[in-house]
Formats: sequence, C-alpha cells, structure tokens
Amino acid sequence: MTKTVRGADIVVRTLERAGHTKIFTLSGNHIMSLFDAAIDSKLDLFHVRHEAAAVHMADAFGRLTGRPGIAWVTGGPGHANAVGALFTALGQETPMVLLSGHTETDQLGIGGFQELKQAEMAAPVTKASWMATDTASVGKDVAKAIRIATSGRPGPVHLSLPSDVLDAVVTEDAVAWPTDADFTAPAIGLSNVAADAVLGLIAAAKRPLIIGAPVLANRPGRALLTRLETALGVPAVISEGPRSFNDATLGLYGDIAAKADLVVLLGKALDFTLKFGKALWFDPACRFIALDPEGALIERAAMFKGPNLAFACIADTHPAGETLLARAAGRPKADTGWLAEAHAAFAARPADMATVVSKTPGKLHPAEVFRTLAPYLSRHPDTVLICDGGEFAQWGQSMLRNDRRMINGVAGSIGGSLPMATGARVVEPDAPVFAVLGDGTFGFHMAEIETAVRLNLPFVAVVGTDARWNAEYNLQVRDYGPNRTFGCELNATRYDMVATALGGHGELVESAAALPAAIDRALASGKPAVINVMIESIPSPVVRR
Ligand SMILES: Cc1ncc(C[n+]2csc(CCOP(=O)(O)OP(=O)(O)O)c2C)c(N)n1
Ligand SMILES: [Mg+2]
Repeated sequence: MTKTVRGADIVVRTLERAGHTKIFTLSGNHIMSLFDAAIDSKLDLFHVRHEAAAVHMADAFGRLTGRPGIAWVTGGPGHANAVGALFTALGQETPMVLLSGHTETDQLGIGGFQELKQAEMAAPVTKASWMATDTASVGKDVAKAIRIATSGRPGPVHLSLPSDVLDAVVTEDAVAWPTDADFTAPAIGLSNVAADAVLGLIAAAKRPLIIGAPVLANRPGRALLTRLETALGVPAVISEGPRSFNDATLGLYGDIAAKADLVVLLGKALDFTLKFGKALWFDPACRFIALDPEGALIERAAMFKGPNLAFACIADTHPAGETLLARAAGRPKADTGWLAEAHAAFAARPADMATVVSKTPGKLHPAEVFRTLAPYLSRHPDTVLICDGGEFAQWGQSMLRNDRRMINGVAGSIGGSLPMATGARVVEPDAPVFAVLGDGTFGFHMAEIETAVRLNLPFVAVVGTDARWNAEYNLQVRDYGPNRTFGCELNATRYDMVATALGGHGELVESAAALPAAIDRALASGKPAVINVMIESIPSPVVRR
C-alpha cells in the first residue's frame, strides 16, 4: 500500500528534521492539525496566552541562540495579534519564523472563516511573507522561510498555512521534502581586498568609530566587537536603542560620534538612530564606510553621505567582522588615547547615580533599585537580562551590564519583556533570568506569568511602579509644559499579587533596605517571580556634558 502523509505532518517533520523543535504557540481552528501532527513528534510546544507573546518568546529564542525561533498561531485574529510583536523582531534583526493558520484556499475572497489578507498584513514587519498553496511542497516553503530568516541581515519571516493545505493527504513519494541546502544560504563574506581597503581607511583616520548593528547585540556579537577593539584599537558600539545618541547604555556616545573622522557602519542601517548621518551629529568632514548585507542600505548611505561615503561593500555582518580581524593581524594599532577617550565617554553617568537615594518614604529611587540588582547579574556568567522600554527600564539599561542582554530595541516597542523572559528560560536552564520593566508595561503580557508557572520557566521580573506611563508624561512636560500633563496616570497596583494569584512568587518592596532579601527570596522560590518596587517617578538618566 502506498504510504500517505498530511500537510501538517510534512510541516512538523520538516521542523523536526532540521532540529527546530521548540515551538511557541496558541491554539486555533486553522492549526489544530499541526497540534495533532506534533503529538508523536520531537517538537516541544510552549502554549501561551496571547499570540504576541508567542512571537516575543520566539524572538528571545532567536536572539539568544542565533537559530530561528518558531511561532505557530491561528489564522485571522490570531495572526493579527501576532503581527505587532514582529515589529520588535524586525528592528532587532532576529531570525524567526511565524507560521500562521489561514482560511481554506477554496474560501478565499468569498468571506471564508477568519479570512484576512495575512501575507499582506505581515509584509511590512517581515523580510518575506507569503501563503503556501500546495501540500506536497509545503516543507519547501517552511525551509525557505527559515533560510530567509537566518541569512543576510536576519529577521522575521511569515508563512501562512491554509487549513486545507495542512489537512490534505498526499502520497509520500509525491512529497518534495526540503534538502539540507534548502534551509541555508551561503554567507556573503568580505573579500580580503575589501577588508584591506577598510583597514587602510581606518589606519589613516585619527578618530575612527565602529557602529555595529542590532544583530550584534548578543554574546558572540559583543565578543566580536571587543576583539575588534582590541585588535584595531578602534572603539566599537552597538546602536540598538530607540533613543539615538541618548542611548542610556552609552553615556556620552553622542560626543564621540560628533568627534569621529571615520565611521564604519558594520551592518548598521543609517537610520534615525544615527540621525541619518547628518551634520552636527557627525562632523561634516567625517567619512563613512558601509558594510551591509543589503544593497538598498548601501544606497541609502550613499544618498545621505554622497562623496563622504569613502567605501562600501555588500557583506554579512558577522563574517565581515571576522575578516577584518583576520586581516588586521600584525598591523599597527590606532592611537590608544582615542580608544580610552571613547571608553570614558561611553561609561559616563550622572555623578550622583552611585549615591542618590529616595526622598519619598515608601518609595525607592530607580538608581537604588539597580545599584542593588547589579551584583546579582554578575553572580552567574550566563545570566540573562531583558530590559523593556520606558523610564524605569532605561535606568536599568544605564546601570546594568550583561553580555546576554536583550532590550526592546530599535522598534522602541514596550511590552515584550515578560514573554521574552519566559522564552529565555527555554534556552537557559540554570542561570538567573531577570526582566526589568515599568508598571504600565507590565500590563501588556501579565497573563504570561501563568504560562511560565504552568511550563515551569522561572524568571525574576523587577517592576518599577510609579503609577504612571512616565516616559510619555515626561514628553508632555517637555513639549507642552508641566500644566499640560494628561492621560498618563495609572493606579499603584499590587502587581506582586497578580504574580501570586497566577501561581508565581510575589514581593512588594517599599524600601531600599528590603530589596536584597526580596531578590534572594524571588530567586530561591524557583518560580516566575514579580518584585513590585514602589518607585519615585524619575526621568531616565541623561549625562550632562
Ligand atoms: C507598544 C507601545 N505602546 C506605546 C508606546 C509608548 N510608550 C513608550 S514608553 C511608555 C511608558 C511606559 O510606562 P511604564 O512601563 O510605566 O514605564 P515608566 O516610563 O513609567 O518607567 C509608553 C506608553 C510604545 N513605545 N510602545
Ligand atoms: Mg510607570
């Protein structure tokens, strides 16, 4: 008898064979065949409470491992819920694939159940987005999605899977199984000639600066930049924050950018985070080098910098860095004075950050929270830190160091940190996982604490409760005046009790003295934990020159 196979089984076996077994998902009509196919497979399904959370978890997985995070959601509303979270993954250049169920192909355009133009909807927030139409080749579609997500500048990819394509049965010998080659694209390297040209320009510069892409904001990426700094004597930063030269992590980075006479864009888009390379932010005479996986971004650099774009080349970011290192061996290093000046600028923080304390009984100053938390991060070499957006989390970004650090990033979107912490725990079995977020942000995905409890994926979330969307409140004060603040107030809420109610561990902290023991108890609980810290509402630190 000829053996047959379902579309859903082809998808599951394709993922299984390629070793992509961690699936972040929420059920729904269109994908129940995938759940069914997963029963006898090696896949591990992590069932969440909102589709955006599945995407954030896959995002964290992709960033930490460099391998594609995989999310499954249902069609129509499930897909729509997932799409917003892709924006963050796109900004951070995360390799990940969103597989969404979809109305049956014979119901397209006639008002099918939960019919939605899904591929079109996800297109602006993905590298590629399409709908599979053929059961026998659906494995090839999955492989192609993974290939696009992981090659060049990595990023999210979407594939819609109509339920009839998943349900249809075909004979085994009719299946076009993907080959190993279908899952990967060869990296585009930097030629030795090009690397030598870059190194020549660096050697001729007095104040060169390397600016790395968000894709480098992981352990291997940070290590690469440190090795480049050591080998070339050239300061190297990652530009991944939505606050441009006010990036809380980088102190007086803006001063260094303004003084540089050569900027090497290592996979970094010349976008709003770099003020498009405009004069005053950069010296008008400063020259640029663009090394980028995409021709379109080199064209953009040429458009903004004209003759000041001294050299450009299409190359994948990490391999380009490795080639620069290899070719730099044995060459003289740049002036160490500039490197020291840049490091001092990046490390600059407000003078009182080390000493400031709360003036309000029952509340902590944000700096007290992170002075206390900082030593906990260095206790374990594999600690994972996730910083969300907003003022409190910016304090965290400014004061906490970690090579496994993930932030909301270029997208500037708030809300992903609780599911990201849950996803991080899937990757990291032992070391502490900390999430830092504001009280407004906590509301976005607080139900995922139940996910983390149910799946036994513990983390410690430090929530700064100032009863306010403080980042936006500060914009109102700055732009419209202190009498024009409106619509940014929240209740001081017992988010610690939310954690307890959902089966996790909760701590309410109202004094700096109480915080260390609360962190210790949260870690010792072995549960998803929320430390709800009552804080003074203070804008994120800006270093004054
Ligand atoms: C998805 C999304 N919605 C809204 C915003 C705008 N926004 C940025 S920070 C912020 C306030 C965050 O408040 P909270 O989490 O309480 O942190 P705080 O600034 O008070 O410390 C808001 C509303 C955003 N960046 N992303
Ligand atoms: Mg707040």
